[in-house]
Amino acid sequence: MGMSALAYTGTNLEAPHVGDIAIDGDLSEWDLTRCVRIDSEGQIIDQIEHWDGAADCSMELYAMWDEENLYIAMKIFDDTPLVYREGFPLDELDAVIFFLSTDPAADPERTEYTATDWRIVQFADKYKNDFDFFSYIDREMIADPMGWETQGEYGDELVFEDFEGAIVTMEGGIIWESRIALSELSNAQIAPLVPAAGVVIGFDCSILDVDLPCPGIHSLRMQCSAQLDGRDRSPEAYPVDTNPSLWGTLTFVD
Ligand SMILES: [Ca+2]
Ligand SMILES: [Ca+2]
Repeated sequence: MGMSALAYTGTNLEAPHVGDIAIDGDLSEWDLTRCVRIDSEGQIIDQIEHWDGAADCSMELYAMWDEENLYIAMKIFDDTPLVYREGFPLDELDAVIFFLSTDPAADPERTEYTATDWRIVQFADKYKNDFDFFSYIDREMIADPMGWETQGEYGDELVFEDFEGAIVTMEGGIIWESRIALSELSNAQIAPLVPAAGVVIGFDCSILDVDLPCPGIHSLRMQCSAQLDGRDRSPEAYPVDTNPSLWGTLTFVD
């Protein structure tokens, strides 16, 4: 499949403005009808033979915003959620990956990441009844990351200072609610995203699923924007990690 610029796919997530919200795993503040789903075989971009259907790995994703924050909530359906083991490679664990541009004016046909394109891997590890949150911000594919370098690649760092997360279990999986301050995705050279109703940004999401942390067992990976045929799947053949034009979009609304 030739991978020319797609100028973003048609997959769009509407993110309403939010007033009061508690990051507690209770999604009563959320409009659950505004979501994107990862739940079909066409969205698998790696390890298709390891998918046992929606109860094994699927998700619904929601977003909201205020002037300073991006809120993301997920229902993750997985009969063995949050498989995490310190020191394991990131592609042998359960994780989610968010892809977003903090520049609404970025060219949707760009086929390389720029400093305002973010690939954020998030993990959580349950210890007793608490969760530790970890992030990995991958900037290796960016020619000039403008002073914001890769962080968290060893899987044991939160990376963000102004972040809140909460996870609760539900029938068949988990609910994961989170807030990230938009200032975290900026520095002296990179302006923060300023959301407003009507603004559209490049956005995508990926989920990684492994049922047992065994060395060498790679995670199944599903990508929100993907709609693939056949069973020959690989991240190289659907290179969202290096080509933002394959992402979907997120639209901020009132
Ligand atoms: Ca809540
Ligand atoms: Ca699973």
